Amino acid sequence: MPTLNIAPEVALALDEHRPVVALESTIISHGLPRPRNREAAHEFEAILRDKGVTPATIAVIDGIPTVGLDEEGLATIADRDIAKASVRDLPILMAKGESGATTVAATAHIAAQAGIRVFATGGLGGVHREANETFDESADLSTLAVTNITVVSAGVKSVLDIAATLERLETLSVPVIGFGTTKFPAFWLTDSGFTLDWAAKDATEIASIMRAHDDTSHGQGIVVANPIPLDQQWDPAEHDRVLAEAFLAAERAGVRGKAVTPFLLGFIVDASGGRSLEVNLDLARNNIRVAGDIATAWSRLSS
Ligand code: PSU
Ligand code: MN
Repeated sequence: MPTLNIAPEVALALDEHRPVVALESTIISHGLPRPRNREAAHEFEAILRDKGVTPATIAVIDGIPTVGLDEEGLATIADRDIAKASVRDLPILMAKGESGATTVAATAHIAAQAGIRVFATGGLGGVHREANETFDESADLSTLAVTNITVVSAGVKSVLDIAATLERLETLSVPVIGFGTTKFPAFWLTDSGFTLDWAAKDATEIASIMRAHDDTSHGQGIVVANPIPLDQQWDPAEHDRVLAEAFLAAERAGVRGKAVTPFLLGFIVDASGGRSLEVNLDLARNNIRVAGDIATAWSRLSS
C-alpha cells in the first residue's frame, strides 16, 4: 500500500517548481458547518487556481495520507463523520484503512513529506486557557517545532490563551511574522493586543526569510500572521459576549480534549447567528490569497 498518495497535478507542479499551497481538512470537517463546508472546500481551491497556484487539500482517505483531493475525497471530508486526525493518529488510520481529516499539525507533517513549502489555514491551534491544569496544548505547536513549512494563519482564536501560545512558539524557536503589521491577530479580530517583534512587508520578503531560514534553521516551521482587515472583523463586543457563553456551555457539557475546539466553534457559529462563520470564511480566504502569493514568490526564488 502506498504511504503517501500525491495527486498527479500536485506532483507535476512540485516537479516543475511551480507554486503549490497545502490546505487543511479539519477546518472543513470539524471547523465549518454543513453544507457550507463543502462549498468552502471548493472555493478555497478555486482562489488558488485563479492565481495560477496548485491547491493541495490534505486528508487521510481510506488509510492513505492524500495530498490533493478529488471530488470524492472532498465529499469524504465535508459530508461524512470522520475522525479529526493529528500527527499521532496517522499510523493508526493507516493501519486500519480508515479516513481522517487532518489538523494543522497533521496537514503540515504530510505536506512537508510531500515537499510542499506553504500552507494556508484559518487559525492555528495553541495553548488552551487553564492549560496549567489541563495540559491542553495543541500538537500544532510541537509539530511546527519540527516541520519546515510556512503556515499562513489569522493568529489564534481568543478561545485560547494567546499570550501563552506566543510564549510557546518563542520557546520552540518558531518565527512568528506579521504580514504587513506587528499586531498579532485574534482570528475573528484584527488585533489581539499582542505585538510581534517582526513584520514582513510582502510575500517576496517572506520568501527571502524562508530561504535564509533554510540556511540556518534546524527544520522548524514559520508562522505568518495575517490579520483580517478591520472593516471585515467581528464586532468585538459581540465577540466577547458570545465567547463567554461558549465557555460556559463547554463547561456545562463537560467537553474535554480534542472535542473542545470543534465544540466551541460550533457553539459560536450558532450563538452569533452565523456572523462568526462569515468572518471565519473571510479570514480563511485572505490567508489562502496570501499563501498563494508566498508560494508564487517562493517558486520564483527557488527556481
Ligand atoms: N482553529 C480554527 N478552526 C479549526 C481549527 C483550529 O479556527 O478548524 C482546527 C485546526 O485543524 C487545528 C485544530 O489544527 O483545530 C486544533 O485542534 P486541537 O486544539 O485539538 O489541537
Ligand atoms: Mn487539545
